[in-house]
Amino acid sequence: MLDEPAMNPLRTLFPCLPVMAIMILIGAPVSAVPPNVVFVLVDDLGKHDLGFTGSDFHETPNLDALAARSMRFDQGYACCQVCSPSRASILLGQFTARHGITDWIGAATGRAWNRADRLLPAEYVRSLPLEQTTLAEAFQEAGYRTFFAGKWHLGDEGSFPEDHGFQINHGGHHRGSPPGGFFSPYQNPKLSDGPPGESLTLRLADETAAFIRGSADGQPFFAMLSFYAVHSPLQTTPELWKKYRDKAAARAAPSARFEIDRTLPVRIVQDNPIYAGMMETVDTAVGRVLSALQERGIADRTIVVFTSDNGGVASGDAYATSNRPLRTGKGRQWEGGLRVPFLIRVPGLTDGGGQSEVPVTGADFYPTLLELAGLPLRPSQHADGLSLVPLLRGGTLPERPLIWHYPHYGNQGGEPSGIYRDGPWKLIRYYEDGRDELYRLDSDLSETRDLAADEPERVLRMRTELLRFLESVGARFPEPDDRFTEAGALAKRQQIRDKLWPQLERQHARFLEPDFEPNPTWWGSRPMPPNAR
Ligand SMILES: [Ca+2]
Repeated sequence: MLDEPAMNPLRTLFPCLPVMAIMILIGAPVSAVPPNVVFVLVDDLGKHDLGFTGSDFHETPNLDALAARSMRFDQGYACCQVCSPSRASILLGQFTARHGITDWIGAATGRAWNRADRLLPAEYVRSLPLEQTTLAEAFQEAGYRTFFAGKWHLGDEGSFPEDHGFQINHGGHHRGSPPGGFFSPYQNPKLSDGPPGESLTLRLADETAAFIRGSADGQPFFAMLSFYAVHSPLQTTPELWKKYRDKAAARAAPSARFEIDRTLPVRIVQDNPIYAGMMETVDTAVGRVLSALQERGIADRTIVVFTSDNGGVASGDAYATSNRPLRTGKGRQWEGGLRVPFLIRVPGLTDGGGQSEVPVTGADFYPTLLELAGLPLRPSQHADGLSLVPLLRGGTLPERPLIWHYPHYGNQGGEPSGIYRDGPWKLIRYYEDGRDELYRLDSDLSETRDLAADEPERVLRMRTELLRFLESVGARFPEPDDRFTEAGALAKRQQIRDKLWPQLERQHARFLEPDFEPNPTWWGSRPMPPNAR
C-alpha cells in the first residue's frame, strides 16, 4: 500500500495562485471541488435481480432509492458474459478483443479444455496490461486518492490493484471467488480476518465507509467497491435464509424451475432463498456506504456508479437466479449474459432520476467519469468507450456498434461467438460452424425469433463489420479439436437432459421444503479447495 501526501489537483495545475484566483480562472463557483467517485461493482448480479429492475422476490430498498436519484441505463451491458474481461474493460475503456483478456483468468485453453467440444478455446491475455493507463491511474495522476476493496481477478502478484493505480487495496488478489467463503476467517492474503463469522460483504462496505469518513477536505477520491457477492459459493445467514425460504414457500410452487436452452438447463424462476439473502446483504452494504457519504457531508459532490460484470447465473455454478424476460444468463451470448444493472448518480444532474434506452457498455465508464470530473479525455486509451455525459444531460450519443468476442466455452454453457450490436439489431456469429443468428431486440427482447435467413444482406454487412473490427485489433480465434466426435457430443447432451435437468428440479424444490436443513457451509466459512478460482 502506498501512502502519498494529500494533494489538491487544482494546486497541481496552478501551484502559484491562491485558491480564489484559481476558481475565478476556471470559472468555477468558489465552493467547487472536483467530485469524488464511488464505483460499486457487484459480481454476477443479474439484470432483474433488484427491486427497481423488476424482481418481486429480492428486496433491495437502498439500491431502489439510489436508482430513483440516478440515470438508469436499461440497455446497459457488461463487455463480456464472464468476469475478468468485463472488469478489464471497465478499467481500460476498451472492448475485450482489443485488450485481449477474453476469458476469466484461470480458464483452460487449447487441449487443456477437454469437454467433448468441437473447438479448442483460444489463448487470452492473463493479466491487466501494465503499460496501459487504468481508470484508477488516470484519477491518481489528477491528484485523486484511490481506493479499492473486494474482488480483483485481473492477474497474479505484480498485477494487483496497487500495481494499477489503487493506493489502497482491501481484499483484491488473483482469485475470482472468496477463498474462505463469505464469512471470516477469510483466508484472503489482502484482507485481515475479522471476528469469526463477520460478513465479508459488510466488511468490504465498512472499509469503504471508513475510507470515506477519513477523506481529506482538499483532495477528491476515486473509490472502487467490488463485491465478491453475489458470485458462488452461495452463503447467507440463518435469519436471511429463513426469511426468504418462508417468502418463497408462501407462493404457489412453479410447475418447473428450469428449461433447457441448447447447452444447459436455465433457471426461469427467482426463488433461491440463499441467493436472496446475499442480495439483501449487498443492499445493506451499499446503504452503509451511502450513509457514510451523508455523514461526511459529501453526498452532494460524489458521483456513484452501480453495475455488474456479467449477467446473473441462470445456468451452471449454483443455478442461482433467473434473468427473464432476458434469455439465459452469465456465460451465454444472449441478453441474459450481457445486460446488467447500470446506474450513474450525478448530484445536481440526475436528482430527479431518469431512464435511458440507448445501448451502453462498461467501456463507457472511463470517459464518462473523466468528463464528469473535469479531466481531459484519453481517447487512445478508452478507444471503445464513449462519454455518456450527453445522455445524462438529456441529449443523444452518436450511433456506434457494440462488439463482443468470446472465443471460449463457458462453465455456464456459453458458446464460442462474436456479437455485433447495431441499432436494434444483434448479430451472433458462432465460431464452431460459422453460422449466424440475427435478432431485432426492440421487438424481440427475449431473442426468440432468429431472422438471419430473412435478412441475408444485413447479416453479411454486420458479419463483415464484426470480423473487420476483430481483425483490426488482432483478436484470437478457437481452432478445431481433433478429439471431437458427434457421438461424444450427443452423449453429453443426453446426460444433461436425462440426468442433470431432473436432478436440478428436485434439488431446487427441496430447498423450500419445511424439513430441509441447509448444509452448514451456507453460513460457515469452510475453505474452498486451494486450486479453486
Ligand atoms: Ca462475474
